[in-house]
Amino acid sequence: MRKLLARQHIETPSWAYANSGTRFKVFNQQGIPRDAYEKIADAAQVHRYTGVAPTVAIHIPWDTVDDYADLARFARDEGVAIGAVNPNTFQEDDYRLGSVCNPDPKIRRKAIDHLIECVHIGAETGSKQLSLWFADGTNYPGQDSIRDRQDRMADALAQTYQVMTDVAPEMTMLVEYKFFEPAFYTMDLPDWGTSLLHCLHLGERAKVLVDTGHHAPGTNIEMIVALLLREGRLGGFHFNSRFYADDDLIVGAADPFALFRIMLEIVQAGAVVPSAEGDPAADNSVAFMLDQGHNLEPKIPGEIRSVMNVQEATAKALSVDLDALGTARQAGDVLGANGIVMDAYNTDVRPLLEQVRTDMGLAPDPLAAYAASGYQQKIIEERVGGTAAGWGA
Ligand code: LRH
Ligand code: MN
Ligand code: MN
Repeated sequence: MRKLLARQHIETPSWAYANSGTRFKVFNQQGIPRDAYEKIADAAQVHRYTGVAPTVAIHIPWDTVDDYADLARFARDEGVAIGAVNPNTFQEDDYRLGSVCNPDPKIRRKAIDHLIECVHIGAETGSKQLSLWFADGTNYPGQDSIRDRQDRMADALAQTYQVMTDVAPEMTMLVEYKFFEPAFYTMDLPDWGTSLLHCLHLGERAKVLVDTGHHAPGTNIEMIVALLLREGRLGGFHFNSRFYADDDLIVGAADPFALFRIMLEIVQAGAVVPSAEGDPAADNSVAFMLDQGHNLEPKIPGEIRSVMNVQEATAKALSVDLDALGTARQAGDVLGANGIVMDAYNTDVRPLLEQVRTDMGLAPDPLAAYAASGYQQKIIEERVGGTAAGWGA
């Protein structure tokens, strides 16, 4: 179990290090990165103290640079690598009626070209994932044809998938869904079924991305996870917590039990780490990514806490006695089976994770080690006068 925990890989998002807020106010913190390089430097801190966050997702154009190969080199020097490349087709006036599903073919072309540009960025940076999320949808019945919009989505994904196959064959396309927001009547990719249908048409390297904040309240997310794993189509997660909508709070903060139940499905599928590491097409290769904003709390400690929360849920899930569980299930012992799962959930795995870190040559308490490092004071002093780049800025 300790070996698996040491090898688990949890990606942090560049935008978690940038200023963020709500639609009412973006709060500015001190020491915030001014460009993609500084965001990667901050992500490298999270990896330095947790040992399990070796990649950082980028969002384009938030993380636009002149030379992506140089950005990848910088990341390597910092001890991390570029993770998923996320195109952004939701922050321009042109996209008011949608991007790839827009009724205007010129705007669709522009959006698809941006997706293709991001495939090239992926190839230049050595990224393994193109991570797609679309804000496309409609607000009013009759506004546009639901079916035509699906056709446009299918066409955009197919064009992009073709380029990915040609120029970045080691990349996987992740197709994220969200049930509402920013559109309120229809979203063009509202749920895992719609994403999966598109992926099945595209090919093996198109998989579904489950953002834990993108479901109606009460949705059984582990059921979705189990079904996608069974099909070999769970591409990855965007982990975060929600109380009401797409709150993007620290993963495991609102409902650590739900996170544990999700990780139990991962453990039962043997997908904590890819079985064929290095083979992106391996069916159980699941990308564990965070997708969060830290509006009130400091960013780097917020990400460290998030990584630790995923580790704790994973360690608890790995503590389930699967043999005993199988026997209880077979015997129809409902209370016994539930008891085995609850015993694992109620185990304090923090000492075990401290041991894992010590074995990895790390400090047992990453938050304390980061606080003692002086990095936070250093960035507060050095990064003055810059405009914060990124999410909500
Ligand atoms: C949309 C979303 C998507 C974006 C990110 C910033 O709500 O989850 O993944 O890329 O937030
Ligand atoms: Mn997301
Ligand atoms: Mn979201």
